[in-house]
Order: sequence, then C-alpha cells, then structure tokens
Amino acid sequence: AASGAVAAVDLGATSGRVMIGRVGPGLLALEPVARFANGPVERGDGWHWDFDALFGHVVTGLADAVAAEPGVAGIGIDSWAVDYGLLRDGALLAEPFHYRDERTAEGVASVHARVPFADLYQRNGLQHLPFNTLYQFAAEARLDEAETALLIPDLVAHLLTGERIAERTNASTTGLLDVRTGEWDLPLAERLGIPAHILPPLVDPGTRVGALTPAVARRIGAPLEVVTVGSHDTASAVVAVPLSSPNAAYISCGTWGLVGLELDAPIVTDAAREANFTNELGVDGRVRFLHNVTGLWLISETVRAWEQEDGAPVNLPDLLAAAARTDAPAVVFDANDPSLSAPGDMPGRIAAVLRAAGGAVPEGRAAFARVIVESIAAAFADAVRTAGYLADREVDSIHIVGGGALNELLCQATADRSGLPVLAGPVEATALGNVLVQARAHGWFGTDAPLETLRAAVAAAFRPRRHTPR
Ligand code: LFR
Repeated sequence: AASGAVAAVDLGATSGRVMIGRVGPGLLALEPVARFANGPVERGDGWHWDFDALFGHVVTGLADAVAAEPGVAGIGIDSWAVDYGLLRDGALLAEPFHYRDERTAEGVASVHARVPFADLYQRNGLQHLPFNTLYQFAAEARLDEAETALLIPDLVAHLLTGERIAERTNASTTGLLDVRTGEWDLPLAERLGIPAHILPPLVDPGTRVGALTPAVARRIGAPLEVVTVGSHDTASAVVAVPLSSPNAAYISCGTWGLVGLELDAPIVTDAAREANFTNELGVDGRVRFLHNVTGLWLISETVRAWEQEDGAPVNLPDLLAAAARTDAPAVVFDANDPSLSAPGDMPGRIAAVLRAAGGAVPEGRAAFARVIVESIAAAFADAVRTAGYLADREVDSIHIVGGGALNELLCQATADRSGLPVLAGPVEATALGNVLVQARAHGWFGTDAPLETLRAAVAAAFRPRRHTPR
C-alpha cells in the first residue's frame, strides 16, 4: 500500500503532543489526539523535567491514538535536544535535569580547561551552548554509576520497547559526535572522562527500533513498533519546511528560534565559530547550519510571571493583538542575552536588559510584549543575514514554521527587519516531519524518496501565509 497512518509523539519544552498522521497519494493530514503542558520543575537540587508525568502522557496519548485509529502502523518520537536520563539496572538513576539548570556553568569550565572551545568546534561543529550534553556530563555527579545515557526520545523509546539506541540527529547535539563522520568521537569522550560504554549504538532516522514490550502494548492497545525519526525536534521540523528555493532560510520557532540553512556539508571556519553557528545533523545526512535565538520562551516566561502575579490566566492571542496596535519601539534588546536564559522573573530581567541597551521600559503589558516580539524579530533577521554571509548564499526568503508561525506580528516584524518575504507555516512542522520520515520508512513514498519529495507533500497540503516586507 502507498498509504497509512502513524502516531507521532512530539515533546517540546513548553508542551507535548501525540498526533495521528495520515499519508497517501495527495494526502498529508494531522489529527491531534493529546496535548499536555511541559516545563521546568524545581527540585531540591535544581531544575528538572517531570519525566514520569511526561511518559504517562505519552502512553495515554498513544492509547488514545490507537483507539481513534486502529490502523496506526507505528510510533515515532521526537523531543527537544541535549537532555538525557542515566540508566542503571534498567531504571533511571535520577530524574533528568532541565538544560536550563545552572549546574552546566561548572561543566563548561571543566570541559574547556581540557579541550579549548576552538578545538571542540573543529571536532563537533557545534555552537557554544552551555547546556550541550558534554557540559552536562561534566557536571554530572553520577556518570560513573550509569550503564547507559539515553537522550529524551531514546529514553522514551527504551521505556516503550526495552531497546537502547542513540538516534543520530539528536546525538549530534551532544557535542560528542564527530561532525565529519557522524560517529561517536571516542577519543574526545576519553579526554573528557566520559566512559565510552554509556554511549549507545547510533542509528539513522527511519530505522525500526523494536516492538512495544508486552506490558506497554497492553496499555496502548496494540502491538506496535517504534521507528526512529529525526528525533531531535528541530531535525524533524526542517524535514517539513516546504523550502521554496535552495536559497531559502528557515526559522523553526517554538521555545527557541532555530535560524539557518540546510547544507550538504558542515562549515567549521573561524568566522562560523565566532558567529556561533552550529552544524547539527539533519535527516539523510543533511547539515542544519543554524544559530539558536531565544524564541517564544521570552514571551511564555513573561506570561507565566504575569499569571502568577494575577492569579489568573493571560490570553496570549489577545495580548499579541493588543501588542500589534502599539507603536514599534525605538530600541530593542538582545534576545540572546544570557541573563534571560534561566526560568523566573522574566519581566524584571527583560526590563534590566532593555534599560542597559538604552531603551525605555514601556508602561503597559501590550507595549512590553511588542518590545519582546520586535527584539526576537531583530535577532532572527540578524541570524538570517549571518547565515547567508557565512554560507555564501544570497538568501531570498525565510520560512517560519512551528508555533511562531501563528504569531503574525512576529512574522511581519521578521519580514520588515530582514527585508525578505516570510512564508509562515506549517505550525506543526515537527510532527509532520516525524510522520513523513515514518511514512517513508513504511514505503509509502518509496523508501529512497529524497527529502524534496517529502517537502513537496507538505507544500501541497499546507499553503504558507506570505508576509511581504514593508
Ligand atoms: C528546540 C531545541 C533546540 C535545542 C534546544 C535545547 O526545541 O531542540 O534545537 O537547541 O531545544 O534542547
């Protein structure tokens, strides 16, 4: 058959979802079956993920998916990158840490004391993010007790199937993958005191992981198989960007805005390092040459603070509509300022960064939201320009996919500040990329269909909204 349905589990840093994806000739559709909140939880020793709750939502969501569509052929899992759980005797040693926990600072210092950043960049091609897994490992008290370290999607797959693997796109965010070969850089791991045995065998997207354990199959209601996808959410999102030309840039905009280009080969020049551009691995060995810009996190954390203040929910669409009616600010702030990275008092910290940049802190919430959106857009435009310059490409358009594609103010401000047309959508690009790679693995596109074939299916099913620069 050239058609069928799959279940996609997509876990973001602020929300997770389970979707049914239906694929066939002229058909690409998503049906949401479960959506749940996610976020940092504070424990005695810092910020963590409530992984038990998250896994519970995944299992319940999959059961709902099977109930709604008994023909589901398999399960694919993607999530945010870099975070992991340590296993011993088949159980988690501890609740996974959240990458925004500040313990990573000591990890950075100890790694760079052994391997200077410029050397690391030559080996792993990654921009400096203080939470990259290798820094977390360096700050990890119990690494020596672990049998295996599994990144979040691989950990979910393990609990579902019993298998232990490392999907390659997400493994590329650990800092321990050789950017040239896509294999574990074992000499680097050794220099950093990371035991090689905790790094599981690497597999590519589109690989059969295994069948659900009997206990899980009973809870979910069907004996399904888990298939790897681009398990790094950004890798799945990039699969589903309906790139209109080789010179089109993309912004995968959720909690983060991942801004860049798809390339065939990594760029690890001094200029790329100094601009802090990363070479993460995409599906089919493509390179995601991009920069992390702090995205909707600035808005969601601000809203969270206001909700705590009010003891009542804030309506985000209303807030953004009101923001669009205020005047654009004369001065924006650096969305990537490191002081905005940790959870807590975001309005106060943004005000401090804005004042330091010489800007006036606006009175009302609508105007405050406007400064945030314009600051994110300015950082997006800047990163697109830099990407084009570093890769020597004349960027001609920008695709914005993910939740940020719903934010018309942000999309228009990005067009205005970059001088380039912005094509907004699909919103659920990550889940679509997850579904498409599964569908290809099941043979519904022909097993060696290139990404361009998958993207053509996206372009046919989801018409982007166009924002012309003013
Ligand atoms: C986006 C994302 C980014 C990664 C950040 C932390 O959800 O996966 O690509 O840098 O989260 O994991």
